[in-house]
Amino acid sequence: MKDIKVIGIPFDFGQDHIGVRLAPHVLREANLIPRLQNIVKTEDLGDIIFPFKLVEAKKDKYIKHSLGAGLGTKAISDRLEEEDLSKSFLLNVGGDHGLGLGTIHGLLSHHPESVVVWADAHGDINTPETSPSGNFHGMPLAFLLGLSQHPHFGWIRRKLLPNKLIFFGPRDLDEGEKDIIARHNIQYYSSEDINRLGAKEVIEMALHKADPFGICPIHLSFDVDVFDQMDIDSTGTKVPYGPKLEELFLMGGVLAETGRLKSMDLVELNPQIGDAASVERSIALVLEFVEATLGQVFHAGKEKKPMPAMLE
Ligand code: 5AB
Ligand code: MN
Ligand code: MN
Ligand code: MN
Repeated sequence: MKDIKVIGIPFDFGQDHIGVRLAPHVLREANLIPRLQNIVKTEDLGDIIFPFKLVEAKKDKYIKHSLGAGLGTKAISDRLEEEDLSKSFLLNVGGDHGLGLGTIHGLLSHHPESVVVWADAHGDINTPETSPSGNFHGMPLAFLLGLSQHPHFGWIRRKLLPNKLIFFGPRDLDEGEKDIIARHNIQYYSSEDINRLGAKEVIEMALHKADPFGICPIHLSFDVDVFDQMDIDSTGTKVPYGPKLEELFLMGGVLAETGRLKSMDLVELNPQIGDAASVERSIALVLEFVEATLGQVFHAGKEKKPMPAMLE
């Protein structure tokens, strides 16, 4: 890989807060692009444009904003499909996690055999029937795995295989999600597992199971609520007892050092949640994570970057 391409995806049809659509803007304001540019040549592809969502009162087969979510994820997938990614790392800056259906569906056209690491406090694998909320950001994986059908998602034509999916850090799963994960034998490492076995050991073992020959490209779908709620405030669905900061940074580093990490979603940061100081802290942490991980993608083995100050 020669460079980084950044695309802003202010997709917010997956839940009811509108602040997530501001995240690409505030991250750019906080110097996302120049910081990546310090690592390697970085091109900002701008934002995918979505219409504003209308607040709907009624649920449509248990998916709120299903028309926006269906059309929006298709637009994302189409956009990524046409992008030349042969020499680039792709950073998708969201937006809520519903966008993961679009990014991963689009990326599967480039790398059909991809392994997906879903770093999240949640499972995001509810079907419209099992979802307790009707929020699409809790469902993208059910659509990606082909477990859900819905008229607004009739465009889906690729599937992620359950054995290519790895959950890292979940600790708040709904009953229906637990069933689906067990039934499809999906790899699942809670923060407790990570703490007990070690982040490096867990991710190496998981990658080995998903891809024994170590040849498949890796996509990291990083929901910032995977951080413990003490570490991040500016996100809509915070959960306690998350992995430690160093465990999450280590996970990013181990993925980077495989040389196969090709793309990443960064989702669920909401700069409208929390006071000014905690918004600033949340943004700083997210930027540190992206910078540390991409630094290792491009400089693995060449120079060791010191640990970010906040981890010392
Ligand atoms: B996120 C919940 N499982 O389905 C649901 O933040 C939460 O993208 C989903 O991980 C959280 O509504 C979605 C209760
Ligand atoms: Mn999520
Ligand atoms: Mn989450
Ligand atoms: Mn969330």
